[in-house]
Amino acid sequence: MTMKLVIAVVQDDDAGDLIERLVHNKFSTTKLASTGGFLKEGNTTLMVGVPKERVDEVIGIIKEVCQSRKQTFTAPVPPTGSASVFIPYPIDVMVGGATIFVVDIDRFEKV
Ligand code: 2BA
Repeated sequence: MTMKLVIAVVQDDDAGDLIERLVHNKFSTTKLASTGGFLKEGNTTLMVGVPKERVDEVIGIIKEVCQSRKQTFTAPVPPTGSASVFIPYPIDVMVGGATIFVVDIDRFEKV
């Protein structure tokens, strides 16, 4: 049986519902706590090993559950003069639904 690994980076707020849906639909899932490189905030990475024929089903569930959200992070304004201080200012970015990678599995074994 050809297996694929679906790796999905999702927002923490969606992770619980998503895992519930995946498990309910008989997908084995591993949850990893991860951190986004840009926002440097926590997110969740799920690893789901599935037969190739079920990849679209997994992606469909992820699409149904994971929402795009506006997230505000605070970036410091660099000082322009020697007496300046760093002034934090808020920036909005759209995060998610989900970032999904589908990769080939050379060998899948449970021992
Ligand atoms: P973060 O790296 O914290 O990125 C959060 C959001 O910030 C991104 O949402 C995007 O809207 C914005 N962003 C990221 N890098 C940017 C940049 N260089 N300039 C301007 N805005 C930027 P998403 O694209 O939905 O990504 C959500 C999370 O998914 C990311 O969190 C990261 O953990 C992961 N991710 C996204 N693309 C990835 C990739 N190509 N490889 C690995 N992980 C990825």
